[in-house]
Amino acid sequence: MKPKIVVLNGPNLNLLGQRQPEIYGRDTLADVEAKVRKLADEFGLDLDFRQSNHEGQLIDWIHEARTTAAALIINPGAYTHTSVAILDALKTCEFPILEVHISNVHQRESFRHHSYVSLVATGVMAGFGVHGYELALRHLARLIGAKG
Ligand code: CA2
Repeated sequence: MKPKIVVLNGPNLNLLGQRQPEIYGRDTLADVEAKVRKLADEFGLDLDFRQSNHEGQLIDWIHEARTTAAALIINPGAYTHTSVAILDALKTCEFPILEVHISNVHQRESFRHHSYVSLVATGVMAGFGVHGYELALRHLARLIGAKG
């Protein structure tokens, strides 16, 4: 069986490519999924790519990933800065977790400078645009020993 990488996207990321292109670029979330899926195929990895606007749904998916995933990529959207519940769910995971932000959150409003998720993330990508997802996958593939 191929190792599975779970990619979770938080609130409003379903609007990617439709609003604020100066911050988030012009790719839609479907475009991002297609790029990440192509790369996952090259590494022989299975990919489960999801988005929800609901905190509880993201938490349920993190719980599911505990038993199915080899690693997790998460862009929690604004929950990054507010959700102790997502942090607690991630703390129960034993695999590598990469936190991805499309924008450079450190260049933006001060409330975006703090991340609860970073407390448990193996690594953080911010400001690489949607390419950050592919960079995160490349790093995870190396970490879990997938053949590229
Ligand atoms: O830079 C990121 O990836 C963020 O996680 C995106 C979140 C934001 O709250 C974080 O501080 C940083 C917001 C996602 C909103 O996505 C949209 C995309 C296009 C149009 C409107 C919203």
